[in-house]
Amino acid sequence: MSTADLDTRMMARALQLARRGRYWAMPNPHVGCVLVRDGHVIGEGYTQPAGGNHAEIEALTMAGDARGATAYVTLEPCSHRGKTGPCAEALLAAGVSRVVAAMEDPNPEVSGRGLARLQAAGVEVSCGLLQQEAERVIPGFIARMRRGRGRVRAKLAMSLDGRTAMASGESQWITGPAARQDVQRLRAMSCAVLTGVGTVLADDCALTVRPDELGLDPASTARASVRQPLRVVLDSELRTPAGARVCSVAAPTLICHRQGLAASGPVLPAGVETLTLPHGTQGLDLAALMAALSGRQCNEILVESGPRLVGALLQQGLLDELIIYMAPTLMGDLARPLLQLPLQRMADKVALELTDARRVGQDWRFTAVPRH
Ligand code: AOF
Ligand code: ZN
Repeated sequence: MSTADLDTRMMARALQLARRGRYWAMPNPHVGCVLVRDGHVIGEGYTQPAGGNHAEIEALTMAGDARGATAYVTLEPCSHRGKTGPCAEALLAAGVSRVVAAMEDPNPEVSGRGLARLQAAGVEVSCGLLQQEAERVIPGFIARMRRGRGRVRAKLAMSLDGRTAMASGESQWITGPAARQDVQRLRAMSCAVLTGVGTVLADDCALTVRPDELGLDPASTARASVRQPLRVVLDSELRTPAGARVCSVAAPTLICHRQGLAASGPVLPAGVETLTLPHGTQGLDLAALMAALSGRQCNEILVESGPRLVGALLQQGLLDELIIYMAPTLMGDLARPLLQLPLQRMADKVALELTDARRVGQDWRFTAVPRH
């Protein structure tokens, strides 16, 4: 096998490993690392739950002796001391002679310094192999680092005639078990799940991740490490009942309300946090909310709400992706539409790019990106 072929194969393996960290590494990006010597894999690793080892340290630990090896990493090894020590130094200390990275770390604390440090110490360094694939593994982290706002995706479920709830608000369930399990995976990959108080009052949704439904290997310890996303409720007037399932201790909760509320709201359970947001004619300031979530290191934000919030995010250019599950059913014209988007002229229609369409059980899942 040529060096180029071996490099591509090993980076593909590192990307596979990286994805294993997707339910727990946040706010850290999930990274994979493979150590190879004389054409043989001598170590493999991936990012451990936040605060734990980075991918490189895991791979070095497995290898024991990594002198003269090539390290394949899906993200540039870090050069800074964060919760853990710098991986570039660890690779140097272990005597690794070549480092192949898929992409530079967009974290301004690193951004090229890890690779520069290795190169300065005489390690052969290259960057950019399978870069597009690597960027697709951690889009939320990249978005937060580059533009100061994580990736925002909305999940919607509709009938074939584009309806999301009956006139009464009844909406459980439109899609089947396979689609709902798919949503569990989306939630588990997210740092925050965002909804409105209307959805809380109508559905009393828990918005938690049920690790048993993620399809993980029952023998693996990964299930115990699955992180619960921060549940964020947009609730201008603080109408969330203290006994709502979204306030349960199963996961952290942040309730966002407007300024100047009389102190007569419900007494929320200990552990439920509140946040004051500016309030305008259109309700709570969504851009300010996104800034606050970025401050809390949210890479991936999943919106699971009614048609109004999704419409508002779309109109304000704050939505990066729509994930729409379509069930083979008709709900009729009295039922509620997918989105609240008061458009009049064809010229106003929102252009989307359909990036994926696939069957999930009895339903279909469409992924679409707004064209800005
Ligand atoms: C790596 N390997 O596996 C990951 C990296 O606070 P810390 O120490 O966990 O550092 C977090 C930062 O490290 C994170 O923002 C990103 O720049 C980098 N992540 N780096 O060398 C890894 N996950
Ligand atoms: Zn590191």
